[in-house]
Amino acid sequence: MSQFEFTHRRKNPLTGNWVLVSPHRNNRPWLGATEKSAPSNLPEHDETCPLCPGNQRANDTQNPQYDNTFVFTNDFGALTPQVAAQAAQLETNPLFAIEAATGECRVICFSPKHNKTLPELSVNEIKDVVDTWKQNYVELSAQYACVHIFENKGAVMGCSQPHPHGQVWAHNHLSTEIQLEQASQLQYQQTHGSNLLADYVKHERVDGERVVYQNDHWLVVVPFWAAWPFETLLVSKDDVRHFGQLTEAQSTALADAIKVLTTRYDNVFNCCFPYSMGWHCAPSDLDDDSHWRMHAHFYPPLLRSATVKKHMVGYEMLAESQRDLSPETAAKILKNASDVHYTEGNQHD
Ligand code: H2U
Ligand code: ZN
Repeated sequence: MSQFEFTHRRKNPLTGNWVLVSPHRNNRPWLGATEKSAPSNLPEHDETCPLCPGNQRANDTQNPQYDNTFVFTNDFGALTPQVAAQAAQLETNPLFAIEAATGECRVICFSPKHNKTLPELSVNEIKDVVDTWKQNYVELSAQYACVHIFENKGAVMGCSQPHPHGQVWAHNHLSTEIQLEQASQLQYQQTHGSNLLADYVKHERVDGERVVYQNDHWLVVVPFWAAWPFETLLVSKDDVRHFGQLTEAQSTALADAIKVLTTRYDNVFNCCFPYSMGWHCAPSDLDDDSHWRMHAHFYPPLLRSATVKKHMVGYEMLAESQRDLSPETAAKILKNASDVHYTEGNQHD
């Protein structure tokens, strides 16, 4: 029995947000909504998919016959580089705070194969994805302070196409999450004289209860403060602050960690496990970014099965996040899931 089997709150040191943990609620009956499982019989090439090689996208653009990854400017980008003429005369009243936002949005196809997902790619193919992330980060961070690289996987997470892909949004303002993490990591370093995530990694490696996987350069944990049932933090064990600093060895080890983590996710419920994941890197306009450590958050919505998701509603919307399954139990489930993908004929153990 874990020492945490009582109702309590935990604080996320990166954002300052609290989460209420109520392990005893995990056995309550569920008659609520169930989600549809993702279709499993997709073709390798889909004539109607705007991300497949050679196909037509919006705006009459044709994709090349690409072989590994393929990057294009989002045809419906939320941010564009042009400054609007109206931006010159914006309201200054604090109750009506407003500022112009400019930037660039790109789509990254992870593979030419329409029916593959990250765990179904080889470590070498995932390494191509990591290299593409790095290349886009380096290019965009020379122009923009804040570069967000992320993946929405599964229709339940708002992913619009099954074709394996992620996105990049780059802009000069700091997003709310990056602003929070920037302030927390800086304050921690000023108070304790050390790096917040470096200290956290050190503690988790000693404790081990929440560690899901580790290799030479990366640690995967269900963070102590996880809000989503199977949330994980993928964090560098080294003093790496952003993608631009990744060495070949760190990139290859990252591909390995992603392969293992996403395979285990799929094996928990023998399904294509949906999630939103994304990278948090130091803003590129800092003189000193020594308080930062590069990491990714994985936020999967599933709770009890492939079709029962955690709803962040009611108390979560009006008060703070709440979870039933303890982070320690979730870590144990992920640690024990098989490293062989369930589609390769292996049932999870
Ligand atoms: P999501 O599945 O995470 O929504 O990402 C797919 C993106 O692909 C989405 O942002 C873009 C959408 O705007 N897209 C194009 O740029 N061109 C297209 O022809 C289809 C989709
Ligand atoms: Zn496709």
